[in-house]
Amino acid sequence: MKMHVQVISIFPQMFAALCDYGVTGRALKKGLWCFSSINPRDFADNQLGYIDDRPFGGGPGMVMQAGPLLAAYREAQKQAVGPVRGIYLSPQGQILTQRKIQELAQASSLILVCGRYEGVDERFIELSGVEEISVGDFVVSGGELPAMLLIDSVLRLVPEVLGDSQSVVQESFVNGLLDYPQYTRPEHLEKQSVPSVLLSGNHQAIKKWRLKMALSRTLHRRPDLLEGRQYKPEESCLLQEIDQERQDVSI
Ligand code: 9WO
Repeated sequence: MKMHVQVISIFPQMFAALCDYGVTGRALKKGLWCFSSINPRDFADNQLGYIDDRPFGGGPGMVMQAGPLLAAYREAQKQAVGPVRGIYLSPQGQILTQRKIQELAQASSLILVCGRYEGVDERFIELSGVEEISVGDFVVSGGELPAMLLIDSVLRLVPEVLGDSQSVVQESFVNGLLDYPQYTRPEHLEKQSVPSVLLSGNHQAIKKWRLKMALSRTLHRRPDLLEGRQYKPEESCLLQEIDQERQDVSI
């Protein structure tokens, strides 16, 4: 079923980056997913639309009030269809992984709550029941960019969004490894040539070389991704080769 994405944000125009460009923009035009936003300012308890206030206990900055966020969230819940996942983007959440993205792609509706200022009143998180998700161990100025990152990665798992659905199967993390290096024309560039195996036409040799490069890169750049991996016989063999050579031109 078509994915319904709702965002709760005081800057809904930021989502033009997702809705108007690239594969996600084209998919929206084609009706493969739908997008709507709810502005918590519309639920402010004052005529001016203020929804932030000073933190109890003191300290710098302002905190988003729970009331307007909760009202906006409940409005979004009313508009949702099918199984819903409510998410608050924050550095305090569980880290987003490809596995988590695959899980979220099963939902029919996503409600993404984007905080601003110095944070939101904790009671919003408790009363709404949203799950808190982080897109990485760093801080940005609001939840909008992290929300777009999450939506983009979920949408590319929806069949038809990417067009050539083959590429989903082959790309990084699906096989638990980093991507192998890619090349296109020209064949020679400033004394750097395309690895000859890729021009050989020997598809079995190409497949083996690509797996070897993927293993080598993962081993050198992200050894954490290999922890607990059950290697296939071919992979163990290639890892032995890599260990013997002890050089990876791509690093
Ligand atoms: C700013 C700040 C200033 C002074 C004292 C404490 C402070 N905390 C923050 C802060 O964390 N602001 C956040 C900004 C509030 C929630 C929305 N914002 C946000 C979300 N920044 N970074 C994220 C985020 C979300 C998901 N994954 C990575 C980062």
